[in-house]
Amino acid sequence: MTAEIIVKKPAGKIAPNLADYGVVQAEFSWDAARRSLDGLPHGGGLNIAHEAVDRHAQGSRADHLALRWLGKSGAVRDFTYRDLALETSRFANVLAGLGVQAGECVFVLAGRIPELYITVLGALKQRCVVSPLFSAFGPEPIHTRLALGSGSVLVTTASLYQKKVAGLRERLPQLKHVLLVSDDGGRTAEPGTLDLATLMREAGPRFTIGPTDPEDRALLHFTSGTTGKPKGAIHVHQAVVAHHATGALALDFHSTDVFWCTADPGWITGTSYGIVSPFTHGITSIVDEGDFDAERWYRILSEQQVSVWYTAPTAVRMMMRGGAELARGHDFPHLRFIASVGEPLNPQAVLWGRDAFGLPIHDNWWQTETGGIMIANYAAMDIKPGSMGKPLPGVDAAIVKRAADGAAEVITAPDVQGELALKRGWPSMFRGYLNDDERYRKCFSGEWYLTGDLAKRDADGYFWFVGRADDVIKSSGHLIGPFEVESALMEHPAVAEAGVIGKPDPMQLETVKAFVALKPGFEAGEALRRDLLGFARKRLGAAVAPKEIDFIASLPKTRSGKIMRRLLKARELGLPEGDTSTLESGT
Ligand code: 6R9
Repeated sequence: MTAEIIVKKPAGKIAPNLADYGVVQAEFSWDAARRSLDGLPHGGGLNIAHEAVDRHAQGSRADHLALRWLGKSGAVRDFTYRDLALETSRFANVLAGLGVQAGECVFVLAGRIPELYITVLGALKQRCVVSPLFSAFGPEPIHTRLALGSGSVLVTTASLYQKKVAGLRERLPQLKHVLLVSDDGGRTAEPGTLDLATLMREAGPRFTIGPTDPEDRALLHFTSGTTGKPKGAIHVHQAVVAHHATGALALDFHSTDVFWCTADPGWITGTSYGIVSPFTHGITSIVDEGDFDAERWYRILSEQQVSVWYTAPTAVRMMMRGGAELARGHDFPHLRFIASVGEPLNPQAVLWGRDAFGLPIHDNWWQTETGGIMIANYAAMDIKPGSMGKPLPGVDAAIVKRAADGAAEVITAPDVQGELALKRGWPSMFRGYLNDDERYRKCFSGEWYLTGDLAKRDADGYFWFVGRADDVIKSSGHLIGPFEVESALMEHPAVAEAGVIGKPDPMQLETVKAFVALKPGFEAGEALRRDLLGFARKRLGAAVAPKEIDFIASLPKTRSGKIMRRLLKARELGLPEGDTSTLESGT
C-alpha cells in the first residue's frame, strides 16, 4: 500500500462539520441525531418524505432549488422544495385514490427521470414500501423482484413497459396498478395501464402524511448473493436519521452545497444519497439522466458548480483512463469534497483526484444492509490512501473471527485480518431480508452484524479492506486480498483496470491470476505480459504476485460498478455463472 499520508490542512473556506474525529465520536448520540430532524407534526412519528421534502417546503427553504435534472439530450428541469412537495403530494393522492394502502409495495422502473424521484418520495408519503429498480434490468430480474416483493404498483415508462413488462403481467397476479410515464409527452394508452400524467393532473397538491412509526417499512433494496435469488433488504423510516447524520459527517453537507451523487437509485447509493440524504439537508441535488461520459461529467461538475461529488471507483478509473489533462481543461472552483463508494478505491485513484481536481478522493464503506455510510474518510481527517477510513461516530466497528460455535470474537491486535463486524443499533440497519428470516439471522452473532467482508484495522484505527470473504485467495498458506494485487497492477502505466482471482492449484491450493484491461494506446502481447508480471512481483513479492495474467477488453461488473470476481472465476473454470441479474450488459 502507498505509504504516503495525505495530511489535511486546517479549515479552508468552509469549516468541516466534523472538525475533530475524536471529539465528535465521544459526543455523538443517535438520540441527538434524531433531534436534528423534525418528526411529523403532532407527534405523528417519523417519515422520510416529511424530513426530505415537506419540512423544507413549509420553512425558509421552500424556494431553494432542490433538484436540477439534466436530460440526456440537453433539457433541464428545476424543482424547488415547494415544487417537490406539491408533486410528491399529488402522487401520494394518486396512490390513495387508487386505494393503495400503507405497507403495500410500489416499484419504480425508470431511468433517472424526475418522475422517479417524485414517485419514490410520494409513495413514502402514503407510507408504502418503495423499491426502485435499474431500468436496464431485463424481464426476468424484473419479474423476480416484483414477485419477491409482492409489488402491487409499478411506475414505469411506456417504452420500458412494452419491452419488458407487458409479457410478464400474467405471471404477476399481485400487480394491481401499472402507471406509465410517456416517452414523448403524449398520453400513454397501453391496455391494462394508467397514464401517470393524467392521474397527477387530476390529483390534489395537498396531502397530510399519516402517522408513521419510525419502525414502519419504507425502502426495499435487492442485493445479489453469490448464488440463489437476490435478497431484498428491508429498511424502515428511522433510517433517515442515519441518512441525515452521514450527510453531515461523512459527506460534509453545508446549506450552500450543490451535490451530485452519480449513482442510479436502482443501487442503494442512488436512493440513500441520490434522494434522501441531500434533501433532508435542504440542499441542491444534480440528477443526470445520461450514462457515464468523461467529458460530459467534467462539464457537469464545472457548469453546475458542483461542490460535493459522490461517485464510485469504477467511474474514477474510467476518468483516469482519459488522463488528468482532460480534467485540467475545465475549472472546478466550487468543488470542495469528493467521495467514493462501492469498491475499494485504489491508492492511485485517491492521488489522481489531487492531480485532476486538486482534491483527494475520500473513500467510504457501507452496504445495502447497512443503509448508509459506516466507515469513512472525513473532510478534516488525514487520509491514508487505500484505507476506507474510520467508523462513523455512533457506529462500533470491529474485526472479528468466528469461533467454532459461530460466536464472534473481537480481535483487538492491530493489522490482523478478520471479518468486519458492526454492533447492532444504528438506525439504518436493515430489518430483514424479505421472506428469508433464516438468512437474516445468519448475518448476526450476538450483538454483532457480520458483514461478509474481510478487513484489517491498523494501530491508528483506520480500516483497510481486504476482500469479500468469498473473493479472498489462499495460496501456499497465505491469505491474499485481490484488492492489494489489483492496486499494485493499477500502478503500471498501461493498466486501466485489473480483476484478480484465485485459481485452484494442486500444489498451492490456489494461484493468483489477474485479468487486466489496458489503457488506450497500449497493446496486449507477450512483452507487456512479462513486463506486468515482473512489475507486480517487484511490488508484491513472489508469494502474492500473480502467476498468470490475461488481457481482457473490460472486466465484468455489476450495474453499480463492482468488479464481479466470482464471474471471472466461474468463466475461467467453466463453472455455472450463478445469479447474474445485476451484471452490466456487454461485460
Ligand atoms: C453501498 C454499496 C456492498 C459491498 C461491501 C464491499 C463492497 C462497498 C467499499 C467496498 C471496499 C469500499 N464495498 N464500499 N469495498 N471499499 N469503500 O456498495 O452497497 O452494493 O450492497 O455492496 O461492496 O464488499 O460489502 P452494496
